[in-house]
Amino acid sequence: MAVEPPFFKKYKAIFQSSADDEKEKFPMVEVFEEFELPLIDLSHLNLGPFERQKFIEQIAEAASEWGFFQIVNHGIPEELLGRLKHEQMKVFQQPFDTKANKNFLNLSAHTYRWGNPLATSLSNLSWSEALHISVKDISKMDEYYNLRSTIEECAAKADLLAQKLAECLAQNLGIKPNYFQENCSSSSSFLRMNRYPPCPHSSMMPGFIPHTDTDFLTIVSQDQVGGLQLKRDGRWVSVKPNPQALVINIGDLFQALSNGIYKSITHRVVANKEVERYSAAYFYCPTYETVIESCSKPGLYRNFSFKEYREQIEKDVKATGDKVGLSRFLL
Ligand SMILES: O=C(O)CCC(=O)C(=O)O
Repeated sequence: MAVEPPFFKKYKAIFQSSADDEKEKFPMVEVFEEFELPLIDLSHLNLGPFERQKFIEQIAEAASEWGFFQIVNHGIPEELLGRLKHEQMKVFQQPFDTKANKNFLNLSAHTYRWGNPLATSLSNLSWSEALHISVKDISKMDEYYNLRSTIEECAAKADLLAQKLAECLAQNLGIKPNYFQENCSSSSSFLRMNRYPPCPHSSMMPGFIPHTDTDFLTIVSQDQVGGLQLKRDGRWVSVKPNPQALVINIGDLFQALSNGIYKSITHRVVANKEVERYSAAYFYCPTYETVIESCSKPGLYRNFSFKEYREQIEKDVKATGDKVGLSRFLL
């Protein structure tokens, strides 16, 4: 039974209708500048007040200059991340029909995703599959003990790390220290496991379309294959994988909360022609009722609840294929 999602079948019409010049002008594999993101050592947080302050300044600068950084000594054991990848490989190796079954893993129907159902042209095709799991639903995966317990462990560790980083970033803005404890519960976040199969057309289409994240911040564990790119000064920049580090990026909600100081940067993944790639992302989100209000005045954005933000995105994606995002809430 076929394991791969039926990308060819789904995208055939778009391929056939795309003019040759469009195929050529979409240079996914041109040589991109490869950057080492700012690399920050989390262990400095516990060395004393001076080192703690320096750490906060470093991540705040990276969050405002790049919207992305990497951290080492992050407290999520390598063994656990290895186990997550192992479980991830196993689950994606199941037949496509099993994965696409609406009760797969006892989770809700939209947990398993592949490609871009709203794709209209080469530039918004996506050559990947994912399990996008709400943390509150993990306990429903009762029959899948190893997968469930590994995800549970990772989500718990990632949640602590996300809270720690968010509190440091908030401290730099004068936001009260318990803001995240009050507005995020351990079940309001999401864990997403991505698989990027080898893509024979990797020069023409992304593995994951350009997007920003709908959260406060995201923690990404990626393997050594590479392919993550971010938009910097109008150009795509490749993130050099670092096996010891986790990638952190600022999401839309922190951009709004920080009144534009921290940047939610557009990023994408370039598919690889030869080898598959895996990544796992933890999206640190508040409860639906949380109202996001700029931390300084005058605010760039009007106040909005997380629920309202998600509903607006859903509407915009349905209507236009694009999430639009924060620009909708500009004052
Ligand atoms: O695969 C990656 O490195 C990034 C994935 C990503 O951007 C996402 O899951 O939103």
